Amino acid sequence: MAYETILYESSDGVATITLNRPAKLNAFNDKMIGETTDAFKAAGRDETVRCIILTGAGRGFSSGQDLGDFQGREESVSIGEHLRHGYHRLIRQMVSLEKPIVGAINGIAAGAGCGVALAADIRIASDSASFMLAFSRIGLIPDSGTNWFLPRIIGYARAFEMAVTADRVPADRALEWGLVNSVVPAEQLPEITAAWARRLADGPTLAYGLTKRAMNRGWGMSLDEALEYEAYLQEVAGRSQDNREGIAAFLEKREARFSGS
Ligand code: LHQ
Repeated sequence: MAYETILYESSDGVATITLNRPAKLNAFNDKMIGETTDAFKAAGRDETVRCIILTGAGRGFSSGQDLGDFQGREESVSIGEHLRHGYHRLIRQMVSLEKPIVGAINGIAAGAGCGVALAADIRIASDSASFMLAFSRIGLIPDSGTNWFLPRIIGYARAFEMAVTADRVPADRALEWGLVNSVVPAEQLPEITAAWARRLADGPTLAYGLTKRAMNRGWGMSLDEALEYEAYLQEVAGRSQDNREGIAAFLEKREARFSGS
C-alpha cells in the first residue's frame, strides 16, 4: 500500500506499520494520524494478517502531535474536534482490532505518541526508549487515551507523576513500572519483536482477539458482568477450529497447528 507518512508491509501473517517522519521523531500530522488509522483498518480486514507490529523509523517512536503543524491553528481549530476526529479514531481502531498489536518502542514515545504506544497490547522497548507525557510542558492535560490507560497500567500515583512532571521515564523504569513487557538492546529490537509477532501470529488468534475484547471491556464491568461476558465469549472460542485442534494436539502429544479460525 502506498502511504506518505508511514510504511506498511505484510508477510507471513504479520503486518508491520512503521511511523515514518523520522526528522521530527515521527510527530503526528493529520496525514499520519489518518494513514495509521487506515493501515490498522486494512490489517484488521486482511484475513491473512494475524498480528500487527507498530514501530517508528529512526531514533524516535513518536513525539506526539506535530506542534509546528498545529501552531497558529489554536484560534481556528477546536482541539477537542481534532482529538475526536484524529487520535480517538486511531486509538479506538487499535483497541477494537481483534488481533494482537505488538508495539516495538524504538525511541521516545511522547504526548499522543505515548497514547498510541499504550494502545498496543504488548510493548517491547529498546534500551534507548523512553515515555513522556509531554503535555503539561505546553500547558495541556494528557490526552489520546493516556488518562485512561496509564493509571490502569502503572497506577494513579505514577501516572499523575508522569503527567505533572512531564519527565522522561526511561526504559528500565518503564519495565519496573509495568509499562512495557520487556526491554531489549536497541540493535536486537527488530529481531526480538519479529519473534514475538511470529509466536502470536502462529497462535490461536481468534481466541487472542476475544481475550483482548474481554480484557478491554472488562475494565468497566462488575465481577458478575465480567464473568457473564467471559462465559459468552468462551462459548464462541469453544466452537472454534483452534479449540478442536488444541485439544486434539494435546491428546496426540504434538504441537498444535492453529489457523485463527
Ligand atoms: C518535533 C516534535 C513535535 C514537531 C520533535 N512536533 N517537531 C493533541 C491535540 C492538539 C494539540 C496538541 O497536542 C495534542 C497531543 C500531543 O501530542 S501534545 C504533546 C506534543 N509533543 C510534545 O510536546 C513533544 C515535543 N518534543 C520534545 O519535547 C522533544 O523533541 C523530545 C523530548 C520528544 C525529544 O527531544 P530530543 O531527543 O532532544 O529531540 P529534538 O527536540 O532535537 O527533536 C528532533 C527534531 O524533531 C527537532 O527538529 P530539528 O529541525 O530542530 O532537528 C524537533 O523540532 C522535532 N520535533 N518533536 N512534537
